[in-house]
Amino acid sequence: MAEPFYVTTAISYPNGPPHIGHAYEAIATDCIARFNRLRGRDTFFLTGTDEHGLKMAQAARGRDIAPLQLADEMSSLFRQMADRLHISYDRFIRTTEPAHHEASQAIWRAMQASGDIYPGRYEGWYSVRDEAFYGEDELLDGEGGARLSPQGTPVEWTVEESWFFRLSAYTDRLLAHYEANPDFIQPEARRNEVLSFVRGGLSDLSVSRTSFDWGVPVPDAPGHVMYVWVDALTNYLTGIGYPAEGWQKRWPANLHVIGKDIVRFHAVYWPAFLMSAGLPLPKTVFGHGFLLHRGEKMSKSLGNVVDPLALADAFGVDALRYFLLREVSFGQDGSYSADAIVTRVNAELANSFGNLVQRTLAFIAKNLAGRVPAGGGEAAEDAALLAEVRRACADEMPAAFEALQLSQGIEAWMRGVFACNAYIDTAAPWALRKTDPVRMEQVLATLWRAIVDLAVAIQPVVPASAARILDMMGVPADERLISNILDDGRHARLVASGFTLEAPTPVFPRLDLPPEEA
Ligand code: ME8
Repeated sequence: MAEPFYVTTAISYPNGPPHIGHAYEAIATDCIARFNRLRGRDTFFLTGTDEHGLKMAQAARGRDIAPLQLADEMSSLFRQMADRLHISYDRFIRTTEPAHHEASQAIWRAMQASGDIYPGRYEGWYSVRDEAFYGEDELLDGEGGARLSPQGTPVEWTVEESWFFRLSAYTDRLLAHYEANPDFIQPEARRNEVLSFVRGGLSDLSVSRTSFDWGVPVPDAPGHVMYVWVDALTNYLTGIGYPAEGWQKRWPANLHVIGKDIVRFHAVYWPAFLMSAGLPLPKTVFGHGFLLHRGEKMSKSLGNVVDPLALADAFGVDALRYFLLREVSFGQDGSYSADAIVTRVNAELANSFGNLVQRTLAFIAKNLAGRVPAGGGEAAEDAALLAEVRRACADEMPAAFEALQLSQGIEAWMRGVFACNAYIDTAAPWALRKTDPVRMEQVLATLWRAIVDLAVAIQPVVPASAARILDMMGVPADERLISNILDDGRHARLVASGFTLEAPTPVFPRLDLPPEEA
């Protein structure tokens, strides 16, 4: 039985169309999911939309439509974005599904059975934009004496009948869990923020609302809907079938990928809910950074909220994916702009990897009539190249990806590409065509094998382009795992199969800046 791997994104609020931050999170998580499949793991990847709460209710009211109509309309845009960006999710969850209501009520009942839910009256600050309660001591002062949340969003004083969750009772157990599981919250900076927040002591959490009805009904409590984060977090259980039998085979989740603004919900509230319900905790919560446009925060007033699909149209899906995964150090904030995308993609994909593939395959198509060159690795420099490419693709890149160092993994891969380009310039197969065809074939076979390994390794980052290269080169679909990089028989089998290469077309064309950005 293959080892299971369960990974999730946050579920997005469909109160408006998706933006580049949503695309970034989906792409990074997709890269991790695809990588785990390439490692042979039985991977399940969940994404979706978070459709309840006051923020959704207010956005719908602003458009004079029902919340469900807004959710239907926008959720489908999120799903379309995921499909367009080749996000390989196994399930797209919507929290308005009946199955999700059932799961949320089941976890509520389990928390209630532990004695952790009690009735009371909430009085305090609430930010609709963050869907979060804040303590007086956390607030910032805004212009004209306005109070703001630590995220800079408006807060309002809220008084309401509510059920409470006994979060305060979990302070010590949470701290003990962080201590015993240093990888639970990543990266380190996020872990430190959570530690200091929890060490400061936790207050009980208001977990139901009575002033509106757009949410999951609280069991046996007419007039109460669950606080949106209670149901939102439960999506990770609904997605694998909880509470119906069988969900345990995928739980606990290996990894929740989320943005840095929602770490508190995932690393404090969620484990406390799970402990209360008697369920195991996820292994890791990873809080990635924010994506900034030319170093500035995106905002409607700055007019720099970029539609990720417009970027995909302008540059190509794989170019966008490569840029985001390579340019931004996963866990840190990152900046994007059209010229940064063009520069990075042209340097690394078009000029380095793309050019290597194109000139090698075009030469083989022409001079060997498309016959797959046999052998490879005969001379010392050939063996050295293959060893270096294997090290990059089967050791360094996977090790970095396991550690969620996505950009460093791609950098290791790029070293393999550079090694091939240095090799081809020195070995100069075109100069051997007339003088030494035997040596020419050895060089081409060495390059062929190196290119196949590079294409296999880069699949999680640029899946469509890598598949095109592997298809073009006749590599069978079931021989594209990372373990196949170390399979010495694979190349010989391809040669023996009599496969013929057609004249190639460039997989990574050079990009130009769109006219308005040039
Ligand atoms: O927070 N750069 O939904 P959301 C990178 N529904 N990531 C960004 C970003 C940016 N500029 N802006 C937002 C919610 N994100 C809740 C989650 S999970 C049980 C419920 C990330 O639509 C953000 O950090 O506001 C979050 O991980 C995701 O996009 C969805 O944000």
